Amino acid sequence: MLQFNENNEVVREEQHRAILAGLQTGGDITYSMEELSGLAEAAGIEAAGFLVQRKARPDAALYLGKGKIDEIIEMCANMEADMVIFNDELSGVQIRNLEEKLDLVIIDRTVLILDIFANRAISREGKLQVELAQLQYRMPRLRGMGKSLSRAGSGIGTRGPGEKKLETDRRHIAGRMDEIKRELEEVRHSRSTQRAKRQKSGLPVVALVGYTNSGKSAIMNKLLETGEKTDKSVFEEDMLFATLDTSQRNIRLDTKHEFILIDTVGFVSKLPHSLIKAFKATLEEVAYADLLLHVVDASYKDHDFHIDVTNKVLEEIGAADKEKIYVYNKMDLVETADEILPEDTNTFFVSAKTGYNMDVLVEAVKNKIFSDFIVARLLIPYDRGDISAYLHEKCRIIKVEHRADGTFFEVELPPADFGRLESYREK
Ligand SMILES: Nc1nc2c(ncn2[C@@H]2O[C@H](COP(=O)(O)OP(=O)(O)OP(=O)(O)O)[C@@H](O)[C@H]2O)c(=O)[nH]1
Ligand SMILES: [Mg+2]
Repeated sequence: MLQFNENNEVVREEQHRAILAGLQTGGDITYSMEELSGLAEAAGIEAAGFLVQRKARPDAALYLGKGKIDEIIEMCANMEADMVIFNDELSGVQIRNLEEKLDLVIIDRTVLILDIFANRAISREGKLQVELAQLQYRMPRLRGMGKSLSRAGSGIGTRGPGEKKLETDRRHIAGRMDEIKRELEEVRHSRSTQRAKRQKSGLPVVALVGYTNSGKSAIMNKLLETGEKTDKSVFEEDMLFATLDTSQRNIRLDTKHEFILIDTVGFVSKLPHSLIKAFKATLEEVAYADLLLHVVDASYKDHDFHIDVTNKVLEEIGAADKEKIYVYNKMDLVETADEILPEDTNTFFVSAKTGYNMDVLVEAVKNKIFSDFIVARLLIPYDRGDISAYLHEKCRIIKVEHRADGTFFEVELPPADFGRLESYREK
């Protein structure tokens, strides 16, 4: 298992060197391979070399063609690599065959992502979710797993299991999965309590979503700075999957405008399905939000691809139709905004680093989430000083007049307050 020290650097006894192998079935996969290398780095594995094969579809037995496998063997020998990382999820059969042929540690993109998640998860729920995803991945592949793909389990170096051992393993895993599901039920109960509390507070909820490393946490921290109330900042770092657990903060723009901001786990291309499934409950927070801020790294040239990936995951978690603002971040690294064509009027260009246009973004968020506020004309009798005080403290007042029969307010109210105070409307 990978270990991280307090600076989030990987601490490990042995450093693996890997050949990264990918299959190009359609367009260019250079980026996808670079990203795989980034994922390897995040897991503390050094990329020693790359190998890409053009092929209409993966080979059922070996993923790549036989000739390419021979090339890998040669590359590993030349570059002193002890591991091969495949850019797609492998089947049990492929793993078994590859192990036999290569006699090296074999990992696929899914295992890599699950490994990173396993090492970064902090909350009890996060840890349970990742473990469930790992077991879901392993279950149908038990037969294929010898020394590879079992880094979290029996450890590197053990041979493929026998039939009897397989059956015991299967039963053991199924039992553990049930146990985790039960534990998750309990943990989630407290999450729904938290959500109910949030709904009761009546504060609008805004969620940050987007590709990993786009700057969601940085934007959250910037908004915390601009707000009146200083809440604890969240962890931001130049690495994939810096954030794994959703965290929420109250942002009070001014005394009259307060909302809840949720920071979420970043998405990545080919995010393992088992992981999305396992994280569904955490990601549900997004589906409950009133507004999504879809953060895009504008400095990355193919950001449209990131946007597509993010939107697909949003679809999968049932949040595709949410009201959304596109936030192109890291504009300090982009020479001209002309290169980026705005998708619609809900597009903003900011830099969380320099603060560029953050005020414009805040204004837009404000207009969206407080737009259903109603301007009311109320006459509050003098014996209801409590209501007058509430309006002064919580609401944006347009006009106040002291009249013979009470205090007159022209005031902006959230719909719920408007309903409660209806009987005080000026006749
Ligand atoms: N130059 C520049 N760097 C930025 C900006 N915003 C964020 N960054 C950097 O980009 C890196 C990623 O930022 P995070 O806020 O951790 O990104 P994230 O979207 O939360 O990433 P995950 O939690 O991994 O999904 C950090 O090193 C930030 O300091 C920006 O506007 N300009
Ligand atoms: Mg983050």
